Amino acid sequence: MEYKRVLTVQDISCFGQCSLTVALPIISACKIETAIMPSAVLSTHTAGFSGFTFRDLTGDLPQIIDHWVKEGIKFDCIYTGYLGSITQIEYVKRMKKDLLKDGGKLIVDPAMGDNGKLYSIFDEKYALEMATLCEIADIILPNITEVCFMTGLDYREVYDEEYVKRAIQALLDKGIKTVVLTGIGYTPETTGVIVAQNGKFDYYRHEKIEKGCHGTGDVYSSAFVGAYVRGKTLFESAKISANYTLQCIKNTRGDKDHWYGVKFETALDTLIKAIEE
Ligand code: PXL
Repeated sequence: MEYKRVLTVQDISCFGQCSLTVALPIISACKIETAIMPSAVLSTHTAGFSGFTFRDLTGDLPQIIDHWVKEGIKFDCIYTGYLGSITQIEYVKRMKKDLLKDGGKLIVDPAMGDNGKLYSIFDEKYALEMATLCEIADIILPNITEVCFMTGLDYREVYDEEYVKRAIQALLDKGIKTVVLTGIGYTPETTGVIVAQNGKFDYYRHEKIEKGCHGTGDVYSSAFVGAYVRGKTLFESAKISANYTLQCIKNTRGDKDHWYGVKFETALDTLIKAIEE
């Protein structure tokens, strides 16, 4: 097994099972060296808690980059999630230039909205700036809400294949190379993921669990990065991470006190097994 090194850039929500507290353990469990660049520190995530603290770390980012450049530290993959500001998006562009090995991959989860709405701290200007980061990424992992905000496509709750093709085409027209579009379902009982690359679309459809759970986007993207960096194909990685996320939701759904995230630790063995098969 080749030992790889990933950098993940996103916030630390100290409590709540999302962003870095999910990405670091999941990618490490995949037997990959995982470095972190925290974009902000919050006491909890922002979806469902009130009165959370927020310490912006934007000013630290260029200093960390400069130090790593001096040390000659480079990565096989940089994976970004929830970022705090447009300035941070600009710093990620610098990370791609200065910290990614030749042939390394930039994987971007735009992590800025869901169900037709942007998360509370973001606006349309941020979404358009995020689109410029997606344009220079090797792989992006958006949901349909994020595609709409990045391309101007009208958001629909119910849609058909023609609408989804238009959504993906709008991204490809921006020069985006590879899209892993999550949360796409054509019937009430199913959802799935579409992998679009080189003019070809592949769809992995699976069971949908009615109530959406918080943090599953981050669980999905982290598992995808783990599988992909370990050498799985794009489609295998998309499928493995979908199955893992589904298992995490199943392991959580009976516990009404656990509304803020999923018990991703309880299914890590299934993820590693699928990667090593
Ligand atoms: O899971 C995405 C996410 C990450 N970080 C913070 C969030 C959210 C979603 O709401 O609030 C701080």
